[in-house]
Amino acid sequence: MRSLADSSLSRDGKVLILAMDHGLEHGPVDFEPVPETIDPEAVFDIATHDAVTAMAVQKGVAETYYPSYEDDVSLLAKLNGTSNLWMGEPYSPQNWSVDYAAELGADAIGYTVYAGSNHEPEMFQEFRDAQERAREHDLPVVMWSYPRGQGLKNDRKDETIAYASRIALELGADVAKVKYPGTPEGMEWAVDAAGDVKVIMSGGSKTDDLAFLKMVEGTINAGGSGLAVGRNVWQRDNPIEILDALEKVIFEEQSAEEALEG
Ligand code: FBP
Repeated sequence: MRSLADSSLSRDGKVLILAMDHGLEHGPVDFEPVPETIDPEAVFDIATHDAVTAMAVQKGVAETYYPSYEDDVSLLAKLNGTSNLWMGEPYSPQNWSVDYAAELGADAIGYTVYAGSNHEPEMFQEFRDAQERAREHDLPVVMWSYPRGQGLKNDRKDETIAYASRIALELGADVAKVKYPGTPEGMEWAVDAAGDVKVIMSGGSKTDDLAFLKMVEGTINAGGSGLAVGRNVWQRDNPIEILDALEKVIFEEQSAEEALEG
């Protein structure tokens, strides 16, 4: 098994994933704040920034656009995904196979698991098949670990986020992508609970520069390994500026304030 350190998904033990699966997960409305981002090439161009260790996309986008970027961008194949039009208990069907992702040049795979959903048993089983196949291809596995479903009233509680990162360890992911629990202590618990699995923060809806960078700083200070982010980068008018600042916070361990000073 190839270690995560040998893969392009991490650099100096840190991870910065640029996510752009929102056209499926939320719909084109997410591209409205910066209308040119409806063109996947506009976001692939942003992903060529040095700070970005991989770009997460769904199959159709990878098939059509990745061939032009394979020399400059590492591909994280987001294997499952669901639309916002689905109103049942949270469930994320698998849309492409690990074999096909590897054929398209994937450097890692990504998989959402909604523990707590009534569909948890199917999702665990589908994750198992993908994880075991990824091991055969030496592809690191990033779990979007999002406890969610009718039994969960608050999916940001410290104990829920620690449970989310632990589930990633228990089920065999290499990286756990979790929502920021709100406090650095909550993130520390999530990092401890994950053992050797790297914990990264999920970006969330767009917020102001300092508030966003402070959450990322809180994640790094808690022992987290970075970030997977979409809207907080490409919904900004100047995505390069925020990536420059993220590079300082994640890879150079500067404070949010220092990173913003330039
Ligand atoms: P953001 O940084 O924009 O939140 O993107 C990260 C991500 O995990 C995407 O990969 C995904 O499309 C989205 O968040 C899903 O978020 P949610 O399920 O909370 O709507």
